[in-house]
Amino acid sequence: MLRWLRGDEQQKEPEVFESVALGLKKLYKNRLRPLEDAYKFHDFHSPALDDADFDSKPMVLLVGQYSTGKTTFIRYLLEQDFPGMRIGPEPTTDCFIAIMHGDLDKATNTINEGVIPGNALVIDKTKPFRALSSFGNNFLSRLQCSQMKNQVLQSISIIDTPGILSGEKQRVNRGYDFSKVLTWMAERVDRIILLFDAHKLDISDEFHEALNAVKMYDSKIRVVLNKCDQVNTQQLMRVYGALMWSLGKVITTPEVVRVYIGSFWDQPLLYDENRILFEAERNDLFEDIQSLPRNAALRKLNDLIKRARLAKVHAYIISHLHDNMPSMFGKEKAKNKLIADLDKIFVELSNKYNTSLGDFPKVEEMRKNLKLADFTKFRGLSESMIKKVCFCALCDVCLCSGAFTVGSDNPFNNKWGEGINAGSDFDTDWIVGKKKPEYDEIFMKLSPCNGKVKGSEAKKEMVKSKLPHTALAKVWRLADHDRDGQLTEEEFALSMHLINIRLEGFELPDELPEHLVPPSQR
Ligand SMILES: [Ca+2]
Repeated sequence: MLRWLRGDEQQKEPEVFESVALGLKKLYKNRLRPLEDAYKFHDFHSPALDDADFDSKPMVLLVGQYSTGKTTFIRYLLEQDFPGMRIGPEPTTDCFIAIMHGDLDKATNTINEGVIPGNALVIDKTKPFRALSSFGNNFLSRLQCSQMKNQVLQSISIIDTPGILSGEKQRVNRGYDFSKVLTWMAERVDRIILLFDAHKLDISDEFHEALNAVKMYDSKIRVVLNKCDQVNTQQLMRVYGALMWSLGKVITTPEVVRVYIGSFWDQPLLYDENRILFEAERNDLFEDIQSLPRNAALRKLNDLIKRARLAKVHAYIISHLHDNMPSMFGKEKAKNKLIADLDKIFVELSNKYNTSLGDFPKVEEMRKNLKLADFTKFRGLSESMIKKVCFCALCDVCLCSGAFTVGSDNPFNNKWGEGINAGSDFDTDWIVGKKKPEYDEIFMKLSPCNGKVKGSEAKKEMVKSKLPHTALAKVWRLADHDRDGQLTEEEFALSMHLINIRLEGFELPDELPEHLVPPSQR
């Protein structure tokens, strides 16, 4: 997959993701967390977020029966082996393996590589797996993290799962709740890839269970029908049909799951009649995986906005309860009355603050939690805290931190700060000035008269770029800014700058942008 990452475009994806993570982390700590703490949000809804919740890279979960080529598929994505990797028919991978880019060891300035066992992994604050400790020791002995240096892993992390038995009635006692772990993973990853073997398509009981564990997250699911070169076209069509039929019984969404067919390993194809199709499918799949960092960044922003809305509503509820408690006697009675009236209170607050009832938590769950709560610890409403987490405020922060791609002035927009736009920040000097001494030398050789060179002289130099004449005509029109048919020292430097932009493959505009106008003509 490295080949697909090498374009300049793709290089930016991890950066976008990192800057969003950084922006959101700040936003959470400075704005949302204080509101959550003040109204005991964590006792009622979900625990406070860790840095790892923001920093963790988008994750891809691989699920498949034994011998569907899961590990080989990962090897194919990474274009190299990973620590702790084992390939074989049955039973090889009996572990959950998180394959991640190694952390930078600051002392030695090297990337950490190797295997971290489950027990150590779940106490590592920088990794998003701490909650897994609740699945018990049997599970933790079947969990590991393989760290390595790899370009693909700079953008995504991959989770390999234990091979699932392929027999009809076969079951294995794993010593932990396999389905529950899968569901936990499915909720947190950004993509779930189900692998099937075109040569041996059967869906075992255990695989059915696995499908049931992840089907709730159907929008994340993609299917790979692997080893398609092992069958001919006619057989492949039958297998494809059978697969769609089987999947349709389990995943009952109106949208058809995307199935990628191919042979994801680097061996010669057995039947090569579908080679071109396999290649097109592979490209589609890699593009899908590549889009994950950008989508994951958006998802994290969405999740945070959702959380902020709930935190705001939660503050309204708690402060309302606080305001309606008696200051002296009859506290217990008042508390019970308030809890009983909670549904009415929700409607009242929804009208008062013009907030959708859909943003409110489930009444019954809230009642349960409130029964355990100490109402005397509640506090009144802080308008200033609320203001800080309103949707607009959040968006502003995201935009200011440069974290979110909106509008043409965003640094992560295509070509921002490159080509003709280089040097367009309002506080930078004339960008042409950087190389002007070099251009001045050429200018002097063109025997300028009264500080200007004639068109015919300048042309001799400009054609050396080998650019087509139409392009050079445009350069001339833009560079001769005062339209006197000659180029000053500054105008000549500008023409050289424009030629370089064109040579780097960027387009030239019809009008000279403000930031490129020669300083003496402003
Ligand atoms: Ca001129």
